Amino acid sequence: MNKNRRNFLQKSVKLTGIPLAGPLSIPYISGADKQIENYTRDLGIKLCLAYFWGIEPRKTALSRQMDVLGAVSPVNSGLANLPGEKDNSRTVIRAVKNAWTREGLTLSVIEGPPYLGEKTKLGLPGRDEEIDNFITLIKNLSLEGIDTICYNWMPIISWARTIVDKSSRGGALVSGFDMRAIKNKPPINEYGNLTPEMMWENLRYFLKAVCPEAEKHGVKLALHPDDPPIDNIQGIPRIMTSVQAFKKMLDIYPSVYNGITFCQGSFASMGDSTEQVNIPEAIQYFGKRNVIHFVHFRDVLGNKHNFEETFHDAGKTDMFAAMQAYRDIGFKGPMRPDHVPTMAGDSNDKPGYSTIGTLFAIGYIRGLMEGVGKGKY
Ligand code: CS2
Ligand code: MN
Repeated sequence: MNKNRRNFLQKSVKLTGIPLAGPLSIPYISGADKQIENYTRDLGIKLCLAYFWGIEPRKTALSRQMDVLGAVSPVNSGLANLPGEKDNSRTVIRAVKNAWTREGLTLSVIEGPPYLGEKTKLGLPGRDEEIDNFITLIKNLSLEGIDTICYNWMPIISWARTIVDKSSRGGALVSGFDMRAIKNKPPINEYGNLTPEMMWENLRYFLKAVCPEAEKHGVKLALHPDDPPIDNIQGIPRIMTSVQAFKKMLDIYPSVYNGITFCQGSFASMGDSTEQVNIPEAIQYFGKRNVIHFVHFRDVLGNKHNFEETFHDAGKTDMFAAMQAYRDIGFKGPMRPDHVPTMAGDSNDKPGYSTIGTLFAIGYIRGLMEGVGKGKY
């Protein structure tokens, strides 16, 4: 059992600037072009892993061995090993992209983009400069052939958990969130009295500024739901907390380039004791609008006020039906397992990102894809 049990809000994973490694160390042969009968491998979906801590040689080697060749990564001068360069410069972006290429991977999604901070999300002075830098990021990503940005609209407190070592199946460790654990936490009021209406106005201002550029440069913006999808944490409003909220967001600027990261675990935890989000139906709805640009394929038990993460085969969602829905909408974009349990032998120093847990998840996802793709039904 992880000793440093923590009962406080777990801030989002800090992105570190570990420089990327050198040339490809392990040769690999991709099976991606392998045709089984007339089934398209992985339903044509780009299976990816997230690399928030720079290149991890064992993880990239395992990726090549699993034939999971998509990389989801932040982009910044630290990762590029170009201190002093601007994170949105073409030089930095190209260096990060090439470093993944040397590992035999393809940089597929920028998750956690630079220049989208509190000033933009809270409408503070200086937001126009952040937005200008974000637009430069869009232009330079496009020039380097990277076409998807996963971002969120959670200011100050990003994805949050109240426990990161809850015992799950067989003693595996998972994260969880229980509203009761934070009910006495003091409000954060250094930003004044923030309201949902202000958050919506700031999102509107941002989308009106950046969507035309995203369209012009062919870069898909994929907004991730709030996690947990509750309306307020310590006085900080959260607005991307329901299917209805995403419909409202899409209508601010109707465009294929104004889209969604369909994080299944976040959508599945949007329910409460009276109503649940029907995941296959939500996939069908947003898929038919052609706005699902990135999928986080994971699951939970419980709901937004009290949930825990689960193994991919042990949550509340019919994952086979969800995968059928991705097939039915013709989704061919990037997909990653998102959070996984920490399994025996792994440390819990990166909650949700255990190596062994990731192997289990990929095996399950690939099997699900093959079953959906070849199933006789
Ligand atoms: C995660 C992300 O909360 C979630 O569903 O997909 O928040 C992701 O784990 C973090 O952005 C990593 O820093
Ligand atoms: Mn997610």
